[in-house]
Amino acid sequence: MGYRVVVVGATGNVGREMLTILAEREFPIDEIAAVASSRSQGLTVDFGETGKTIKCQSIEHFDFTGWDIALFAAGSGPTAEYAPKAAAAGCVVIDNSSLYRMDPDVPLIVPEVNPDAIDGYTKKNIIANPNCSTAQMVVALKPLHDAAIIKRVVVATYQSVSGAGKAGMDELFEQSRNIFVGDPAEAKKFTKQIAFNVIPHIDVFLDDGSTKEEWKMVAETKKILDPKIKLTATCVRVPVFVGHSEAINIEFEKEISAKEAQDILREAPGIMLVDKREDGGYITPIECVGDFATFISRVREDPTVDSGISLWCVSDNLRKGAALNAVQIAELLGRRHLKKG
Ligand code: 11C
Repeated sequence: MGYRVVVVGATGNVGREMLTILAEREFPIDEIAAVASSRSQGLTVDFGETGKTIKCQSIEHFDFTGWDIALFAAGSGPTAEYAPKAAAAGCVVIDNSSLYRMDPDVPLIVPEVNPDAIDGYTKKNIIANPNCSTAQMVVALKPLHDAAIIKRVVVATYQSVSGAGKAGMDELFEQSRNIFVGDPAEAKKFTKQIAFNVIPHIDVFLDDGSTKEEWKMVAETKKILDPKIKLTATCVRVPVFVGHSEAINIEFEKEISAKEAQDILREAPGIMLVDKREDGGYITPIECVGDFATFISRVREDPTVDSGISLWCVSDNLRKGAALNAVQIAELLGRRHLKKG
């Protein structure tokens, strides 16, 4: 016996990936519904590689009564309108938007890091999925924090254009093509040309000069992992289609060597350590696409502090950063709370 599952925002980058991952991981499903805006009503989406296609239904007319789990990848606007309706109808919402992440009555979950926090979901029947750049980073930080207590993190991100949705991917493709044929590279989604460039700006600016993407990394890490951790981030958009990379510098309370950090990371859940200290002996974003793992490379000691480690962290932002983490939350929910059969 399986679950009745709804994917909301099923035609977007993350919604499609959610359907793929539900199928790939053979999530126990009795019935699946694909829901999107009324514009997409009637379009069909693939249910992974099962050969099955699903016709999209309009969110405006969808009745969540009797459905067990709704994976929302719809953005904050539609989520604000429809997630409370789904939750009130008894369907547990797992939301990929930023809307509920900092709500004290909504658990913000990365299953490898804070699985026990899921028990609080009953307050609103909603569980939040973190921002992609936070998710992969906390998977890397958690086992090191357990071993040596993290004091401070300095992170610079190299975030792919798929984080900005299909429009971001189209813009990188079109600008690259236009530049090759001598046409103007017009910026629409991004604030400057992204092809053959990098842009130190993701999401809106805040009063202190940081961006909301940078703030999310700080606030979400504190909620998921430990409020005592100090963190500063610089988030940068790079001309990569899929896969976010992060250069992470960590300062610890206790001593930890690079060898110890490597050994811990090698055994940690969700992590694949690829750290050969030779030409090509590290992972780049192209190699992480379509994978479940968060890849760690370039682990080394930072001699400028008493106990510090620097490392390189790469993951598929549409997977661990979004759809995979949401499906893992659904699996955790099933194991702990919505037992079937
Ligand atoms: C990006 N991290 O790469 C963003 C996308 O809060 O869920 C996800 C935004 C969010 O642009």
